[in-house]
Amino acid sequence: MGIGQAEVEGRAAVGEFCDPGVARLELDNLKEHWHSLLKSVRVETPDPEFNSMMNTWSPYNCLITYAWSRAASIVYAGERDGLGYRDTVQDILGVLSIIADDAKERLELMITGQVSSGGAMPVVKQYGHNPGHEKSPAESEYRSDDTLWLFNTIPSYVNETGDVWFYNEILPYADSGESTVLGHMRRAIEFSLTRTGSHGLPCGLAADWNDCVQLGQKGESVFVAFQLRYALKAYSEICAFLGREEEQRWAAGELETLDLNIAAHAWDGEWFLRGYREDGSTFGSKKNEEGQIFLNPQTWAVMSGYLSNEVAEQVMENVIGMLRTRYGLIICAPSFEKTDISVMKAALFNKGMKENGSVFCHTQGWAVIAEAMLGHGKSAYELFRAYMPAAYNDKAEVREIEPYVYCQSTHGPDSPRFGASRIPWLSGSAAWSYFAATQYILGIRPECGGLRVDPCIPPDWKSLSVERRFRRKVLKIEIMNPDGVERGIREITMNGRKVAGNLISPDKMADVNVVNVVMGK
Ligand code: IFM
Repeated sequence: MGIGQAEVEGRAAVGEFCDPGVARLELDNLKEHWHSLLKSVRVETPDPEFNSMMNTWSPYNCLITYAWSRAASIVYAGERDGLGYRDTVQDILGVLSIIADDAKERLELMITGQVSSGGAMPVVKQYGHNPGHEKSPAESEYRSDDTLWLFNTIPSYVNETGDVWFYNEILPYADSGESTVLGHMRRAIEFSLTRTGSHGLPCGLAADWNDCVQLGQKGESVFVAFQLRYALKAYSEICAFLGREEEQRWAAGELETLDLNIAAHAWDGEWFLRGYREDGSTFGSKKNEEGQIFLNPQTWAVMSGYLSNEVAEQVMENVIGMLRTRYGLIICAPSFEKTDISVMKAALFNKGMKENGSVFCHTQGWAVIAEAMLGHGKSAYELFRAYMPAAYNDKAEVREIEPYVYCQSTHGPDSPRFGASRIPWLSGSAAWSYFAATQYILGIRPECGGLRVDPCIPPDWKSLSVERRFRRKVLKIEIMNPDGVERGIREITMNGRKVAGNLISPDKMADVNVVNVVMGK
C-alpha cells in the first residue's frame, strides 16, 4: 500500500483506506492503471496462448522486470545495490512501446553511467548516482559488452518515439566530461576498438554477456565481436540518417577491418567460435571436449548482418540441429564437468543448469530474431513456443513455474530435472521475448521513418490482426495470408489507399487507421 514508516505513512494509509468504499475505488484505479498499460500492442492470431502472452503476460513481465531489475528478493539472490548495467539497458527494450517517457529517463540514467573511457560502471545507483563525479571502475572491472547494449536500446527508443533529437542531447559521463548521445555511442565503440586481442577481436575483460566464460582481460570474445559489428552498423546507419558523412565513413572503415578479423579468426569450420582465452585456447570449437558449440555467436552473426543469407541458413541449421530440445535451444553443448572453474565457472553448476547447458531463456529471443530475419516463420514461431510460458498451461508439473512468467533458464537434457524452469520474473528473457515476438514474428517494427509491417509467421496462419499504438496514432492492422507464405507482402492499403512498400510513414497516418495487409510472394 505504500512505502514509509509504519507510524507515519502506515497510519495515514490505514486511516485513508479503512472505508471499504475507498479501498474498492482504489482497487479499481489500480486495475485501470494496469489495463491502460496493456493497450500498446493487441494481438489476435490462431494461437490463443500466444495471444495471451502478447496481450497480457509479456508486457506485464517486462514491466515487472524493468521495475525490480535484479533486486534481492524471494526470486533473486542479488548482491547488487543498484542497476546492473547490461541487464538494465536490455530491460528498457521491453517497455519502450508501453512507457516510452519513463524508459527515456532510465535510458538517460544508464547513459550517464558510462565513463569517459567508453566502458560502464558495472552498477548504476538508481538513487544517488552522481554523474560527472563518480569514480571510474578499475580496468580489471570493465565488462566487454556493457555499453554495446546501447546500440539495441537507443535506436529502438528513437524508432518508437520519432525523437531523433535525442541523438543530439548532451549528457555527462559518469566520471567527468560530457557528450551528445551520439558521442556516447561513438565512445562505446572506441572502448571496444581499443581493447582488442592478438586476433583483432574485442577483449573478454572481466566478462562478456556470459558471466561464466573466463576469457580473461586479453582473451577475445566472438560474441562481443558480433555485438561490435551490430554497433558499427547501427552507428553508420544513424550517421547516414543524420547526414554525418565523415562519421559514417569512419564507422564503415572500422566495420571492414572487423569483418576481416572475424573472417580470419572467428570461424571454426561449421559454426563460429565462442572466443579465445588469453593463452590462445578456444571456447566453442570442435577441438574442445566440453562446450564445443555455443548458441550466442551464431545468432548474433545473423543479427549483426555479418553473414550472407546462404551461409546464415547453414549456420542456423547446424546450431538448431545441435542445440535444439523440446523446451528450447540450449546455450552450449556438451555441458561442462571436467573443465576447471578458472576456465569456465559454469562447471560449478550441475550439467544442464543455467550457463552450463540449460535452455537459457534470455538467449531464445535472439534465435527467434535470427530465424525471422532469414524468413523462417515456422521455425521462429516453434522456437518461441518451445519456451513460451503459456504453452505450459496444462503441463505445470514439467515447468514447475507459473505458466505466465518468463524464467532465466530451463534445465537442459543433461539434468534429471529436464524441463524445470528457474529464476522467474527477473531476467532479460522477458524483454527479448516480447521484442522478438512483436517486432519479428508479428513483424510490426518501428523504424525512424515509420512503422514497418513485415510479419514472419507459420504458413498455416491464414489471418491475424494487430492493433498497435504508435506515436500517438492507432493502427488496426488486418493481415491475410491466402497463399500460406512465411514472409512477404503482396499489398498494403491504409484507410483504403495503397501504401508503397511496407513502411508506413507517420505523416500519412490519421488518428485511427485501418491497415489491410495481404501477404504473398
Ligand atoms: O548476462 C548475465 C546477466 O547479466 C545476469 N544473469 C546471467 C546472464 C548470463 O550470464
